Amino acid sequence: MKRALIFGINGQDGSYLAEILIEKGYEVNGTIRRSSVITTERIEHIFKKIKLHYCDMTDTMNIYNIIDRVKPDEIYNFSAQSHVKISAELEDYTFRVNTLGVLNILQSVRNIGIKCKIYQASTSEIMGNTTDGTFKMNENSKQTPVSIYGISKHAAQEICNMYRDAYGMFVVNSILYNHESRRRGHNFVTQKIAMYVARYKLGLEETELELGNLNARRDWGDAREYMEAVYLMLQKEEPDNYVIATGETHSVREYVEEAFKEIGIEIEWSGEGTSEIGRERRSGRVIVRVNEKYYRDIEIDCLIGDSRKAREKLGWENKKKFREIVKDMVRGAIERYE
Ligand code: NAP
Ligand code: G4F
Repeated sequence: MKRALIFGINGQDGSYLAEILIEKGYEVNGTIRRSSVITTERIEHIFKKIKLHYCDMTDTMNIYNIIDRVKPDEIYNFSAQSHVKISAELEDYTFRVNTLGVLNILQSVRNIGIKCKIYQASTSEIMGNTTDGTFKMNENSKQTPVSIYGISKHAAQEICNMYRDAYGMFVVNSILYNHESRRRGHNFVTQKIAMYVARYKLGLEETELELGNLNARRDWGDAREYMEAVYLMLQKEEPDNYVIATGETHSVREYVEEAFKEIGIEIEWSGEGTSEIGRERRSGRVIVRVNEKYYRDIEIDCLIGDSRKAREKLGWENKKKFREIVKDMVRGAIERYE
């Protein structure tokens, strides 16, 4: 029986990967943080099938001890301060968790001396503002991150590459483009919109939906499908880096329109920039408003990825389309509120 250790098992991705590994017969270990509230909602249904370990990515000995205790065959690292805008407020902390935390894992595996495959969740945020949407980014594209989060992840990726080259360790990075699901964190734009739309439908919402940059475009895929790709990467004979993306890009404005469409509402836009509003066409009621407090210091205007290498080498493909993802998130939010 193969033994896996998932750092960040209770996050969106960690919880989906845990399900996949359980189905494949792994012994699944995972890390959670101590918290004053319950943070295990996403893994409650598999609680009896996994072993949990308390962990903080900033605690070097803690990471060493967990790896030494579990002696995993495969490590998957999803632990991160994963919010781009918040990284501008938590600069030092974001680096400690997202960069030094990864170094802690690599050093521990090397020093303990176990043979273990390691996966690191890198991100399209490392690409920065390099495409206007007319071409897609791949593993060889120029990487110029523009946020503390992106820079912290870029540094982590470089450290992983260096450990692979210098010490012959099996270390894989995947450049994951945005991926969403019913389990997405509440302060990412897709879930924020889906939850608002659900409350609106159920008559629980009287305020307006305040958003930042409606023009930003993202390559949004399905989280569970992306975790299937992650699993496949670690099953290869040789370690490599892979872009995981859908190859389509859509704006936040389009996401809003699709989400409201799911509850039978058509949005009519007017105004520009911070004065832009979205009205319910039928009633004329304002339901969406731009608030610059949600703007980024530096925005990435467009992300779109080319995952040809993953398709060819892993046999992976994404199936779920943008509209299905939006629909499922809105339905999921409605079910939760009901
Ligand atoms: P998520 O839901 O925010 O999960 C992050 C996980 O990291 C949670 O389990 C969280 O625990 C844990 N964590 C945070 N700070 C920690 C710390 N100091 N010590 C230990 N654990 C800590 O993120 P996700 O969407 O699943 O993403 C998974 C990974 O992929 C992240 O590394 C993210 O940066 C990367 N990524 C995500 C996307 C995407 O679109 N989702 C795209 C590219 C890359 P708590 O629950 O206690 O906070
Ligand atoms: O949903 P977001 O916060 O995701 P973002 O910044 O793209 O980061 C996510 O994807 C990365 C991969 O590219 C991951 F590495 C990272 O961990 C995370 O999962 O914002 C998406 C877009 C941005 O352009 C943002 O400016 O939506 C725009 N936006 C507009 N209004 C908003 C809002 N974002 C948030 N969070 N909240 C808003 O009200």
